[in-house]
Amino acid sequence: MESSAVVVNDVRQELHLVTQVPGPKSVELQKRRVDAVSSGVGATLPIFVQKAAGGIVVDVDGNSLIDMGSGIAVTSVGNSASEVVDRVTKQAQAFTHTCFMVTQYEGYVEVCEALNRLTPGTHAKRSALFNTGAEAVENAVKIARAYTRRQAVVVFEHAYHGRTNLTMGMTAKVMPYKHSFGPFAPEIYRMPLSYPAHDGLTGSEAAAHAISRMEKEIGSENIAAIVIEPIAGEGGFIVPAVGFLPALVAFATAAKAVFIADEVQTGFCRTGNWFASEHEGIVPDVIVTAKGIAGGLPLAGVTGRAEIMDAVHAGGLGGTYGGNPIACAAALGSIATMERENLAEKAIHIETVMVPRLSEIADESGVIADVRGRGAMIAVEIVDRVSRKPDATLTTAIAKYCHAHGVIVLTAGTYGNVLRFLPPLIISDDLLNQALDIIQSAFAELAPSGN
Ligand code: PLZ
Repeated sequence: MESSAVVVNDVRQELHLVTQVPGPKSVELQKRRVDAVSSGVGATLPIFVQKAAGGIVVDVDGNSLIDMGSGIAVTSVGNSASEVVDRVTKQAQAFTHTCFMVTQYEGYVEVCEALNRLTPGTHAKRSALFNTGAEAVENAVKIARAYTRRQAVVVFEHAYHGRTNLTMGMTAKVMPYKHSFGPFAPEIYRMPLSYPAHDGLTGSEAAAHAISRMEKEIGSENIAAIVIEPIAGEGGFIVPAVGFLPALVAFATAAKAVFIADEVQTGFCRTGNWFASEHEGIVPDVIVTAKGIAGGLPLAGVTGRAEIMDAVHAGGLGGTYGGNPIACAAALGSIATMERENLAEKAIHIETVMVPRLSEIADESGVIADVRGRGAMIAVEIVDRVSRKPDATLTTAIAKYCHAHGVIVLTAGTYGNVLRFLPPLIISDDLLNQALDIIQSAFAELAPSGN
């Protein structure tokens, strides 16, 4: 079937299903997967990918699905974005690895310079590179402890920081992340998060509550770091009430504790600014980045005040692969694309397309308690129409309907009742609207009003 749809990297930017989802080839591969891959590794959709570009993922059966997940907020510049591919190809041909701790290369330095330039604050900064978000969060905590010579780490309700031992302990939700995997690291203290749709508190009220608990239960002089996602991601795209984050920063500064923003999911233009910290003008002492930084290659960064980052003894930070040259090349391609195409602004545009339509679906269906998020990080919280309690069953059913109709959506939330959208920032309005049409029919079919 011919159409006028835009083509990116040979991939027509159009939803097009030629088989059921999953199709026969994916079903065959799924059988091999079950026999070969640990069942502990989950998958949102039982399909296998052949190609992906722009806002479309093509599976092995030839189905073209709309990507509203970006591989969990990673391919913000689009899958196989041209500048990422070009730089990665050149770098792979030049050299694939030396280990930056053995013989150094410019790409690593260039990525650190970019991080120091782009992250909030004009103070002197230093960065260090790692492979994953979790590894970077762990290193941020190591650095904060070395700098302060204190131990306590403050985290928040609904937080997600990773799956390593320390970051599991920092993560709030037990299932699936922590169940049966303890014991967890000590000296982690969980404080209440501002959650406007649930607690009804202003930002300063919620902060006062958290601060009073920190003072009573930990003691300001014992706190090494306060670690927080400016918007809780896996926890359900919870945007804290205005004033909450600035009050925590002020408290951290007074307590001489390190304020660490985990911007692994929110960073790199996702929320309509380079970093979500900027929406309230906060300047974190340390900022952790990953995901969107490198267009799909594994790379993560810790960036912070020079005096904090340089407080660690020489050789105290590192790892075999951290800041691998190919991942650095990908990051430089991804950052250049974001700057050239002004993708932060594009994220705001995505919000202006999505939020009115999701609000319309909320009015029609009566089962959406909250439409929230910033930029291209938008979610709806789904509740039972009558009891207004979280409805995880309906949320899963809606996600499955979207998958079967060719739209890749993700769920989230401590109560499993959040449907979240993280489209690539380069997605076309056409694709976005097609995806919203299908989301709308999912609600119309599975939560018909008037019942
Ligand atoms: N901090 C804020 O969102 C990763 C996890 C998916 P890694 N989020 C997706 C899953 O189920 O494993 C994340 C995050 C925030 C840290 C991390 C961890 O990043 O690169 O997955 O280690």
